[in-house]
Amino acid sequence: RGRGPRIVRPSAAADPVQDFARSAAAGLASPPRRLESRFLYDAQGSILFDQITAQPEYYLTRTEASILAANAARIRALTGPTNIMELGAGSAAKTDNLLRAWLERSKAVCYFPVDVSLTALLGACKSISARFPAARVIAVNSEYAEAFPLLSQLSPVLVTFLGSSIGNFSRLEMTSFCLALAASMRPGDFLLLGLDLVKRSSVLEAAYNDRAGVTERFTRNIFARMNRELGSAIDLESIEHSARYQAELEQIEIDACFTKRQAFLLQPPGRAITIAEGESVRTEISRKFRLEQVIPELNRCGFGTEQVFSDERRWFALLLLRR
Ligand code: AVI
Repeated sequence: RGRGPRIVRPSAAADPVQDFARSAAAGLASPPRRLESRFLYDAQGSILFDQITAQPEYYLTRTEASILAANAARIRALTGPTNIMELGAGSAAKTDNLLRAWLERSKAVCYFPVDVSLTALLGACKSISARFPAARVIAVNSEYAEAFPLLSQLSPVLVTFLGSSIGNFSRLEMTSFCLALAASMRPGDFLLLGLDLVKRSSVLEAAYNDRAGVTERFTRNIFARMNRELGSAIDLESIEHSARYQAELEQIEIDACFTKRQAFLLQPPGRAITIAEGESVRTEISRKFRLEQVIPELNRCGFGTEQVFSDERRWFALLLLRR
């Protein structure tokens, strides 16, 4: 009815370009070189990630969606009517099943997608409002943690963190994330957490080395973003994508390997960086989980296990946790 999307940006939110510049300068200064994976998701990266989720080898999104489709009504029965906050909503493609289940039992629902990409959020607002006119969408354009202070006003709330995005954190980062989230939620609020489970390495490696080469483009895009936003002029053709499963650590490790020496300047802060031929930059890890290990960790962070949902192959799990 002519009402535009409602977008809020928490006042504490950092300036994205400054934030990227500072982090890239620190991460690239010396080996082992790394970039924080959260910077993969600019407008272009969010589009590429959406394309990854449609690749035949990338079973995660499809498997999670099937678990959600089969259990959304059950989840709604367990949580009761709540607001929904989705961390890392992207284009909110995975949210349909939940919103449908909520709206089958209530006249309206308030949905708060959180994402760093404004373009992805605008898309999410548009598609959700078109398909679910009874959903009130208030988009939050920020990093996850910057949205946490809103949570106390949203209780009763279901926070969703899907797609095994928590696997992109190191173990330490995951613990601090869970502790901070738990501290921001009220007792009795819920967390719906998607986790990719340990499985055969061939299946895992295929998922991060799709034949169409979309994941390679996704890895290269973080350097394309540096060229766009920080003026780095890196030769993107010199970057090869490598994704290997490290079985001892039970994680996929993604590196950008440089086939030619690169010397460039990051603006601001004007830091000169040289990457030698043959050197690589770690852009992501994607941890894989064992329920018997991760559930006690989550419990120690203040989340009780309400119910565990999985698929027939036990490839993926959706955990409904109660604060
Ligand atoms: C967003 N996240 C859960 C993805 C993953 O599977 O770790 C990111 C990704 N990187 C390459 N492919 C997918």
